[in-house]
Amino acid sequence: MTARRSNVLLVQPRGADERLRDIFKAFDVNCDGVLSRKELQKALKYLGAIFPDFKAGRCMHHCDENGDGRIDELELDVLVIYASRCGYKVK
Ligand SMILES: [Ca+2]
Ligand SMILES: [Ca+2]
Repeated sequence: MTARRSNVLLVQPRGADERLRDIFKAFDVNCDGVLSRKELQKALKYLGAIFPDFKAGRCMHHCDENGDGRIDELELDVLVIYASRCGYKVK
């Protein structure tokens, strides 16, 4: 486990972050339990991202820890914290 990963895990999502998590989960449109880059892109667009395709790429870079191109349940924690840090809020 890298230092970066353990730092991320020190911050547990709660409150507003829980609502962000619900949004991301709602955008798992094919209900396979993971967010594809396309699904992530749509979620970010909903959250007000100006360049959702670009931002989805950034999110994947930061949050897709096993590099399979999808955000799974564990990586969702990292995504929620990252999105919250980037200023995404549920309207
Ligand atoms: Ca999916
Ligand atoms: Ca992944």
